[in-house]
Amino acid sequence: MEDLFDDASSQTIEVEEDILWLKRFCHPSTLASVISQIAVQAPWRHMATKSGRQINVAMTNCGRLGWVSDRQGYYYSELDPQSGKRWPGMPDVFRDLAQSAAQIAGFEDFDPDACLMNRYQPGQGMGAHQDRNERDLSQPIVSVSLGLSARFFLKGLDNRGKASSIDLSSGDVMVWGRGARLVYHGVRPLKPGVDPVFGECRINLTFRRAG
Ligand code: MD3
Ligand code: FE
Repeated sequence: MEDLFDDASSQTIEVEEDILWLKRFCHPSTLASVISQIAVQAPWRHMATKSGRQINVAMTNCGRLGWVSDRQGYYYSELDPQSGKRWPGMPDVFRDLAQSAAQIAGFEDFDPDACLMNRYQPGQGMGAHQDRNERDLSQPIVSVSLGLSARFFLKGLDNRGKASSIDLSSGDVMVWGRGARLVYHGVRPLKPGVDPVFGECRINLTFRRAG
């Protein structure tokens, strides 16, 4: 496990109240092969939306519950609708990473049962939204950025007013809890580039207590 954490260069920043930014918290290369293995069992896919469009960000999941979007809407499901099987289990390195980040933010009992994995290619981003489909909103969300850097934006509890921005690099981890749990947020379209480990993409893992 000594390879997972980057103790030497890590830096902790409280961006705003209840938003913790752990810069260079983990070693991206430790996670790359684990992610590839998950994608063999539950391949990256572009999910449909209620309106019949496809989400441009490719997604998959691991853990007991997976985030799914289709013509009905979006929800958590124990089964991958593409295979009819359970999602791949949450790897120990994933759980250890999420729990140790949550612990730094004061969440001693964070036990994620869902990990949504998002893959962005150049030009792809995510519009402003809230994450409120999880049962217990007193539990935080932990996000892990890997690969190409992205500009993440953050609004308040309503979707009005000016956004603030954070540039997230590979290995950065963020913890969103308490008052920040329901803030509107999104990702600006990815700029082209090549990451030495992940290639021409950015991968984001979000750990949630969904059920
Ligand atoms: C703040 N993902 O999957 S991670 C998402 O980079 C999502 O893929 C983005 O937004 C990404 O829902 C952003 C940071 C993040 C994730 C969840 C949050 C920030 C959050 C939930 C509440 C508040
Ligand atoms: Fe989100």
